[in-house]
Amino acid sequence: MTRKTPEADGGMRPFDKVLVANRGEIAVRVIQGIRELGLGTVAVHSEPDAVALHALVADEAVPIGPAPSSESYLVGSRIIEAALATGAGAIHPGYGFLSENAAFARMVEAAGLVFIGPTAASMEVMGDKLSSRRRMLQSGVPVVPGTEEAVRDPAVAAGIADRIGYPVLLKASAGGGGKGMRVVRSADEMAAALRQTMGEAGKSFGNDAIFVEKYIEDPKHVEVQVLGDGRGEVVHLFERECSVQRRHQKLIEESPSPSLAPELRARICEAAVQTARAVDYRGAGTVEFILAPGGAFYFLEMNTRLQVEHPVTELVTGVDLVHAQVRIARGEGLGLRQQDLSQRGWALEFRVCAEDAARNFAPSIGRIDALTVPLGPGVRLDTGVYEGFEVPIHYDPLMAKLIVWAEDRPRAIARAQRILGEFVLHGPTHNLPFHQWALAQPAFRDGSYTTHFVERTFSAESWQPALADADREALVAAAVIRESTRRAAPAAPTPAAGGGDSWRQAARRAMTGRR
Ligand code: MV4
Repeated sequence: MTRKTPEADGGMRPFDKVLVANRGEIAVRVIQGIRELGLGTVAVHSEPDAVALHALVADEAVPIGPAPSSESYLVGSRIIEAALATGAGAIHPGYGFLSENAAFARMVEAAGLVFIGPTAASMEVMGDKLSSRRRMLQSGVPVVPGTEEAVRDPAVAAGIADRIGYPVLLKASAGGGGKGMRVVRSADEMAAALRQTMGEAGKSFGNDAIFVEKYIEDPKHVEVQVLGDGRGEVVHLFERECSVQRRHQKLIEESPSPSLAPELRARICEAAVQTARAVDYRGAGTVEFILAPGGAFYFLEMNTRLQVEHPVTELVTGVDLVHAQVRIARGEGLGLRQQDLSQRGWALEFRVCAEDAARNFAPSIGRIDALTVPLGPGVRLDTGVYEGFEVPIHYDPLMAKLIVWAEDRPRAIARAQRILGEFVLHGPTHNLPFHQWALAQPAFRDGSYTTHFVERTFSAESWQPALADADREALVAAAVIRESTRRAAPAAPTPAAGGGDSWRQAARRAMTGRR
């Protein structure tokens, strides 16, 4: 098969079918968006994922290997072969897996396919913290006070720390997602901390370059969605607040951020546009900032992909980010003007994860026995699972995302509490009770929460009662659903039911807590 080089056709290769190189809720979401544009969809899947939702909903599904990601979703060559074999002209990488792998993006383009994402060059600049920091310093975007070069000598590091003031943070240039960082609070800790951070970074990332930054205590995490056409045109789609996190895993995101007054919002969004312009950014990207208690903000990193939390931006701006990604990849430009974009209402996203908050958020697996969400106005569910699906152990515990929109923040919170109360999810232990707990916290309700909110506020005792209540209601609802299913199809088995008795008995047992 011969294909034109990008140079020969101006970088635009038409495509009418897209392969989605991912799994779970994001693969389903991307397939939906691509289908709405009238394009064909190809899923790839590992062995256990042959019956996963993304493989079932795509027009075609191609097996790419056994369960471990390293033998399936991370094998670029097999994914490219699947695209060529099915006649897909483009690959959408989703998030995680190969989405920020510059070598993969290059391989895709070398195979004559379109990578729906940024250029490999901008992924490389942004993938390295020292290089992105330097680029931002050149273009006038605020970065945290610190070094521009890697530091290897503890005496040099201590000298810098004296200048900027303790505490400082040692960061691995190749790190990310909170890995390869260490807080240093005084000069006598420096030598050991630097040695350890370098050692870990060398082992984990194959790159032991470390730099020093002023440590910002009790910050908020605010990020800005941008879209670039790759020719210097960039718009922002406002911010998301992502400070409800635990060990660098976000749990709840919202847009707008409750922490930004209009003037600060304008400045942070403008800094994000400047960031994207500095690398002639193409596609959808997110610029992460930390917001210090006094209102100063600093560039942290740029994520060169569609993010998990993109739906809150879609709900407040009305822009479909997957459609926008495809438009840009087709060379059609942004199709949006900054002056036409605004934030309307408030959106909250809750990550629905198969994990047990009572057991230190340990991953949980099992069959989804019941899943019923009475959606209603302003409620969106992006899901990768369905009733009867067995959640595999091999992948991320994120099963679905519940996204809620309302006219303002108090109403969005009220709507979220309503839907979380009605949500029925039985099978793996999940974190919906955690979300109910979070929504009841004063620091969440008044929007004052910071990145330390969960670690400082959460303890098993404080939410265990909520779990019992939610579980009881869910058991009742699940029993009702099982009964109605049985009526509709009398021959159907009754999964995980307590031996085929009536739903009233099951409900009574649930209400009394007796087995
Ligand atoms: C920081 C910081 C404080 N000061 N940098 C964590 C992940 C990585 N993206 C950067 N991170 C941080 N960098 C300075 N100079 C605090 C964090 C941080 C954090 C940032 C965003 C969201 C959650 C966080 C949780 C702990 C620490």
